[in-house]
Amino acid sequence: MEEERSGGGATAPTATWLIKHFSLYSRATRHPFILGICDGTVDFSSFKRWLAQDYIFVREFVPFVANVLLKACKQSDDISDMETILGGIASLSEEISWFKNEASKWDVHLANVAPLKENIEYCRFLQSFGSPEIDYTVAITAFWAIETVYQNSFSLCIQSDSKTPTELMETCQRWGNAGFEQYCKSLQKIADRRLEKAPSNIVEDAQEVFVRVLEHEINFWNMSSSGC
Ligand code: HMH
Repeated sequence: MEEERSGGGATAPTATWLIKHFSLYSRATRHPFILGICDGTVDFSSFKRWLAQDYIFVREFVPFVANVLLKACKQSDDISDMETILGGIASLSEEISWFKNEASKWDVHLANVAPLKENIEYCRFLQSFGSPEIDYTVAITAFWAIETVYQNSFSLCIQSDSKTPTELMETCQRWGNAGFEQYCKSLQKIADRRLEKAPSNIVEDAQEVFVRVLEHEINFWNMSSSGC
């Protein structure tokens, strides 16, 4: 596939990892929670748990992306990176309003929601990127992976043969739409450009972070699916 090829003709690093870690990636993007949305069997109480927990996550995601932006400003060799990341921050502002509005539709009281263990662990992982010791290449890889799991998951639910309940369609569109897919591709392009120039220890760290993101995403879906 054209977009999986890097300039030199070799397979781009992220495409290599998607193949190498395909089983883990599939567990993150084809999770029973998502498959349940697609076939219409999802339990609305699970959806409400996901909604409340993801609101907490997104609030923590803002300082994470701000840290990625800061690293880009200091370390990037391409000024357009900053604009792409800034665009991401701008969308998060609108996304927080969306969560509040969606929560009120579902009668979810966000102020009373405490983060669950898996969410706390994922948020702690996001906070670790505040350290100036974490390289921009590693951070942009994490950013790409986090967004891509949602894009790939929710885009399945908006395919014409899906039986996604009408009430959940807007949520699925939010991350499954073509604009968000394009945005994920631009993050992937930045990550690959950086990875292709990076020393091997940075590439190894980035791959490790990619795997950690997938594990956290699987845990997040598990947390949302299971009652407590
Ligand atoms: C858990 N992963 C989780 N929540 C999100 N909103 C995204 C990724 C995408 O922004």
